[in-house]
Amino acid sequence: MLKLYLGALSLFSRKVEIALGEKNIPYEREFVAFTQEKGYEPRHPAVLAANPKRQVPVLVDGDLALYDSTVIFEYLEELYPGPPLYPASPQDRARCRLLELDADEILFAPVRNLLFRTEPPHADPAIHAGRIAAGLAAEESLKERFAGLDRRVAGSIFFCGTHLTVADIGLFMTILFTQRLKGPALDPYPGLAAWYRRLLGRPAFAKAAAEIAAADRELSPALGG
Ligand SMILES: N[C@@H](CCC(=O)N[C@@H](CS)C(=O)NCC(=O)O)C(=O)O
Repeated sequence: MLKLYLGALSLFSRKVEIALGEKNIPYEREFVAFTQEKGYEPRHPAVLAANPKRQVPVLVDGDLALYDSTVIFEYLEELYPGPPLYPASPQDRARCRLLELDADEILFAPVRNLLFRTEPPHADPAIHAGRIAAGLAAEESLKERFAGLDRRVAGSIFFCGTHLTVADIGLFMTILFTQRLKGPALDPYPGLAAWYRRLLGRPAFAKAAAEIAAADRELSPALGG
């Protein structure tokens, strides 16, 4: 049986869980330690053994230990091709991979500047004020990105072609983080908001969202419940 080491509030771990759920793949899971004060310390031994980057998610299949949500997606797709989470043509697959990369690295960049909102205020008021200012600037760049994504998904059910893909999963998770971190609302972007609501209606996405909300209630009091 596959085994996933994950963090309760780990965006990249939850990407993998959504793919496992969408493909209906049986797996066991083990949550690694996480607190807002200490992050992922102490690191789980299985994570240290498998991943030189010391990060979750880690997926173990027998003597194969994988890290990085994108590498794990590709393995799951080859192991369980149906339902596919990539489009059919090489060109569409490449576009889809770029969009997943965008979600993980480009759209996620301003989200990093909202993460302080889950933490107690920094003891140095100047540093805290700097973080607030960076958060507000991040919100402005997210609004521009939301407008662009709204235009791109308008009139379509999914971001890449006719079925759910890894691009939808990556974008969903990064946008979910903007919402839990009290970033810009989606309402002004009706195509993007409708896409987000549709995905929330799928069991694997709903489960990830509900478990993240429950973990925030326990671990992130600064978000105010
Ligand atoms: N590109 C990696 C990113 C993994 C990642 O950033 N994991 C975070 C949790 S969401 C982590 O373990 N952070 C601890 C650290 O970077 O030290 C992926 O897609 O899996």
